[in-house]
Amino acid sequence: MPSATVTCPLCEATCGLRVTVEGDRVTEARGDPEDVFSHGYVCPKGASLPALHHDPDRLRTPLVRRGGSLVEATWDEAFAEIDARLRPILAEHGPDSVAVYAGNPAVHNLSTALYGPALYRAIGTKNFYTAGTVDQIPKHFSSGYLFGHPFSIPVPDVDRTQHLLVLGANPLVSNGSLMTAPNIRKRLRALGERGGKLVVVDPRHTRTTEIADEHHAIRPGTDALLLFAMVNVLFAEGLAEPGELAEHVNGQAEVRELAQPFTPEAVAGPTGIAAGDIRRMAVELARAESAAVYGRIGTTTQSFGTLTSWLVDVVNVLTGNLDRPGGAMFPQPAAAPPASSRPFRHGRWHTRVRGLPEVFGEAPVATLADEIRTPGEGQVRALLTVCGNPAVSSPNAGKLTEALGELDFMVSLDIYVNETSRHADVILPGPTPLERPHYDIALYQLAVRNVANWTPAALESDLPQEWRTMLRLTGIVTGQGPDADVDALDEFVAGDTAKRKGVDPSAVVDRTGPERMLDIMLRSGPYELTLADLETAPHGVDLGPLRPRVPGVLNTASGRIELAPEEITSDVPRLAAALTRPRNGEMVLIGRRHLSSNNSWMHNLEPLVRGSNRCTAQVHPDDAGRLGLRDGGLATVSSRAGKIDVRVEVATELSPGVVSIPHGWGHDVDGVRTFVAAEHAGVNSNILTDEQLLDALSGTAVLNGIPIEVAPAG
Ligand SMILES: Nc1nc2c(c(=O)[nH]1)N[C@H]1C(S)=C(S)[C@@H](COP(=O)(O)OP(=O)(O)OC[C@H]3O[C@@H](n4cnc5c(=O)[nH]c(N)nc54)[C@H](O)[C@@H]3O)O[C@H]1N2
Ligand SMILES: Nc1nc2c(c(=O)[nH]1)N[C@H]1C(S)=C(S)[C@@H](COP(=O)(O)OP(=O)(O)OC[C@H]3O[C@@H](n4cnc5c(=O)[nH]c(N)nc54)[C@H](O)[C@@H]3O)O[C@H]1N2
Ligand code: SF4
Ligand SMILES: [Mo]
Repeated sequence: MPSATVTCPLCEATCGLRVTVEGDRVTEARGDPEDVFSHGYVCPKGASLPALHHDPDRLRTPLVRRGGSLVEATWDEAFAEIDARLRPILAEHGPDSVAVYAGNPAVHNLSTALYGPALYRAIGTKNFYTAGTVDQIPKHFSSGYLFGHPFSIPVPDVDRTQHLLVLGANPLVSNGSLMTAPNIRKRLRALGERGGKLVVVDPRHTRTTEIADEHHAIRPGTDALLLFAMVNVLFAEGLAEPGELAEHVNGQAEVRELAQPFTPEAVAGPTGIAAGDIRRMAVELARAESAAVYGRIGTTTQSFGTLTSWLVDVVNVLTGNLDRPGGAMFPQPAAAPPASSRPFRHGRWHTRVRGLPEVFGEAPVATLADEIRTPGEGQVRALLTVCGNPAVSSPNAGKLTEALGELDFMVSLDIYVNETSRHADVILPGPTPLERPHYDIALYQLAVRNVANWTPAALESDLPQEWRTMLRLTGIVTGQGPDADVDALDEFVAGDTAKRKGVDPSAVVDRTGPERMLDIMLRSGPYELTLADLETAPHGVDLGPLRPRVPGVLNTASGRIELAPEEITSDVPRLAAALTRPRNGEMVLIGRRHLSSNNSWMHNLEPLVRGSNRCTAQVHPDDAGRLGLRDGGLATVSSRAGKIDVRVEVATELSPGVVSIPHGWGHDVDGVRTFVAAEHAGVNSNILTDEQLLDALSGTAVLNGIPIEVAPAG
């Protein structure tokens, strides 16, 4: 039976899988035991790649809106429609009238990751949005100012650390994020086996807290207070010692000063963590042989996302754990896209309606609806979505959904007609993960071991590769019409990349598309690999454990780690105000992820929805009793932004006062063509999240800690 090796692109873990093909059926995807990084691990989603491939609802032709409904069309008809409708909008209203939203899978897809930037630059719009502003932008922001580059994100050296402090992450379910570490359960178990300690801070009891040595149920949105108090203790106890790093650090005295008000006693009330525990956590971390602090989505998509992301690394630096084995380290990827050599800066421009600063070239998706609905010069009239479902994934989804209906023209690159693409005038589908080559350009930059793995497409596709689709769109927006010469455009893009990377283009003439782009990046990378080298290693190349990279990795103006950049510390007064805010007994909403679910888009696969996903509102028994809520009954949950009815699950894993509803559901809306998902519809929790609540610095949406009211429905 023929089989092939592929790298799974569904989440950040980059597992190697073996897929088996019988005739025209893909019968199985299982973990590849020979993979140098994942060693045979697979999760339910990876195992569902064959189901995704054969899903009858997945699009196999473009769709074009005719007489109000989306009908099948040829590729030529679809591009002709885009040329006819998009060009006039651009010509008449300028580049900002066309917005782009790139979703999460766009990062895990070589075509969109490598050819998206050329298209977005060609459009030239400031209305560029991604799922980053409902996700990790605060970490780019803090890294940008601390280390000079938004992609210099330290990752915990999980395989060597003796003490790991995890805040706002549930890697046993998410399989790790901003930490590429396949089979994280095994890695965390090994930490225990070598006598190390795992401490988890999370308002919910989770699969990760279950295997932890210690769990602290923090009040949502107060992690910055906890970390500041730990910093306070480090100084007070004389434990703030960056060690060998000291000569590369500016701003330590400022941090000491800023931490003064945040004593363990002062933060104990708001965080719900006892002062004695906080003191002990700080001391144990500082005294551990090695330690790493790691924060994820629960720390970025909350009120103090950037301050928390910053303090995570402040603690890493002050305890001497940054950039040393067993601490928090900078990966050294084999291939990286061309990067700016200038130090990071944000706020180079501001959004039209709300005046929010740009970060990393992006505007906050929380304001996309405002930009569509507010008339005036620069108003968004057309939208291109690329692998994204903002109608489900972004805050105040109700308002954004209305706005999507008001656009003059919308194009979606998507493999389904879902809650977002149902609004499109043209949908362009792409091949499945089994029909395209893969190399995880983005995620190897965050891997806990340096690895490189190229896997060719397991199967041929009837659909054009999405890089060709993107170049054809680039042809349209640059006025070359619907039939631009894609190969000539590819030559141009590759030539430009080769020049910026200092690679001789004649060395890569035998390749095209993403293969050539990747070859250029590998050749200019630190290991001087070529794509041909990776082709001889179907299970990947292990480039070894992480190595110290300071000072070379630093790109700040001073050439040092800026521990107290003004751009970040300017938000400390807002945090100090949270110390005295009265606890008025209000209920707050947080999210939740399930193992067999992937944001909003894998609910159409029977093997996954059969599993343990449950779109319920988890409520603590005390709250349920007080509010008259019954397990299995319906509750009405409301916020400033909206109101939903959702099934109640009385659950002891939550702290009182906290309600948890997973995001990514609500599939029973008109026009959606994911028929399995519709039967397991659930409700869209982002109807409740509020587009006005942002992390003040980065504009990232607050998705955890939303004030809500809960009552029995009806
Ligand atoms: N309340 C709340 N909201 C959240 C979060 C939360 O924790 N709580 N998490 C946030 C986070 S971290 C993220 S990343 C976002 C995700 O938000 P989005 O990126 O907007 O949404 P996804 O659900 O990932 O949807 C991906 C879309 O891409 C399509 N797709 C999948 N593969 C391909 C492909 O190969 N090609 C093309 N063209 N399309 C493809 C799918 O059909 C789907 O429509 O959600 C965010 N929203
Ligand atoms: N199975 C599965 N895997 C996924 C995804 C998926 O949808 N399903 N999505 C992928 C994506 S796009 C991402 S970005 C990653 C995210 O990866 P993770 O960050 O590991 O994701 P979550 O499981 O949402 O874990 C976040 C945790 O933060 C907690 N939390 C909420 N608010 C707070 C708070 O204020 N403080 C603290 N300390 N904790 C808080 C929640 O209870 C939750 O346990 O997962 C990726 N992997
Ligand atoms: S953990 Fe992530 S990369 Fe690994 S099989 Fe599951 S979805 Fe794929
Ligand atoms: Mo994400």
